[in-house]
Amino acid sequence: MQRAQCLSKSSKGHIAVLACRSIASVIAIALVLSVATCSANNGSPPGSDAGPADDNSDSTFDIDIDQDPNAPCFATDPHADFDGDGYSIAQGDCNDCSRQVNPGAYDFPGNGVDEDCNGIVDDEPTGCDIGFDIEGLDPLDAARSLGLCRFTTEDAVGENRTWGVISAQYVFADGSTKSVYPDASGAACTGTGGEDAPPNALSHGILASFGTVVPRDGESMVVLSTGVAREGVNGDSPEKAKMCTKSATPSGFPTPSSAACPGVTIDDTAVANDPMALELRIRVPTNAKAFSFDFNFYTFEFPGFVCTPYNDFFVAILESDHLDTPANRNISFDNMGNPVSVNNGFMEVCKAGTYGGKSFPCPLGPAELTGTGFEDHGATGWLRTTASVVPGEEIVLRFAIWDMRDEVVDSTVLLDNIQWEIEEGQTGTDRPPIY
Ligand SMILES: [Ca+2]
Ligand SMILES: [Ca+2]
Ligand SMILES: [Ca+2]
Ligand SMILES: [Ca+2]
Repeated sequence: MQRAQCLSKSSKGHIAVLACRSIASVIAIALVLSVATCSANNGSPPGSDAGPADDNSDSTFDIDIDQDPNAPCFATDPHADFDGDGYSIAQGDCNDCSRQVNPGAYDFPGNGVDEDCNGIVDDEPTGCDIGFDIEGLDPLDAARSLGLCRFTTEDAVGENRTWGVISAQYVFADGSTKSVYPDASGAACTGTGGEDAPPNALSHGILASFGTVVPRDGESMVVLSTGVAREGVNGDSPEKAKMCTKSATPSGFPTPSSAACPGVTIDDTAVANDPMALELRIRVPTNAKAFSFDFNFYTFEFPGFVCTPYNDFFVAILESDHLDTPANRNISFDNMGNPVSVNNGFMEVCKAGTYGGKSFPCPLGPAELTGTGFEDHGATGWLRTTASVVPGEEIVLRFAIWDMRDEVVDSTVLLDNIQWEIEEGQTGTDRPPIY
């Protein structure tokens, strides 16, 4: 095999000295480099489609980011980030020819590739979702319960700059942490609310089951509620618990009208009653283009308060640079664009009937309501939201639920099974495979 030295301009404008191999793909790479002066090969590339190309004619090498990470890598300059993935060899990039491989990557199981460059193939940390205290107050345990098992810091550099959870916090629906209560009717509070109080400890929990419903992954799931976030009936919850907390609603909510309820004026007051949210700051893996999570929304408002100004919301607010991120940043909505409330198109765990002028076929039946406290009411059943993200970016994801107009007639959401996806997905929500 012939070898020679190439003087090349890398995708980030650095001069890199590369040891060339005279195979077709490498010849093609050398030819598209604007300042390449390689004399290593013995002729023209065998095909014009061999290897990546400068497809936007900006004289910058556009590397094939889906390049097989098992292909031989010729980049050897320890300080040049040849593949442009943000890591040089000196910073721990064990394959400087593939953006799929670097210390910031997710080590996807089963493909035999050490994507995260720690020297061991297919060893992404898993199984951290075990044995949490239902009443536990550590929001990092909520992240673990959702299946996020890697943690990092905002300013990490080099091989320490992994993907992972940067921070987790229990907050109110607008991201704040001091309740603006009181202004309600003065009835007895459930739990630890009150003026200036932090999020009510009974409004969140980490549960191993909710009636007969079990986690989608691992041993536990996160529960957020506008009442008491526990299974079954707990005092006034879920019929009429007052947790004595308030915040603003997330920007853009409540939505001014609902396509699901023509002619009904939805309350436009931007006050979230008994709000509860979990906010996660996460560095996305450098080899992930989307993520998904599963949720299951229960509401006491079904069937008595369908299409009324009282209808509670669950939203998943995403801060991402991806262009598919909705304008109001809520990524959980039905195929009509309705956010999740008693009026969304997914209310399918219930007894069939006509309520609030709407027909509910309830194809999943009421069985999953048993033991939850929402017997004779309704739920969506497990749903899966998928959203596209930018590889390696820092996102903020806030799962939020709140009562509208008053504090009673509660709603609860189960959350679990955050997963990274290699391919971009269409942002939206659908029924996951039953398993
Ligand atoms: Ca690199
Ligand atoms: Ca790399
Ligand atoms: Ca590994
Ligand atoms: Ca409530």
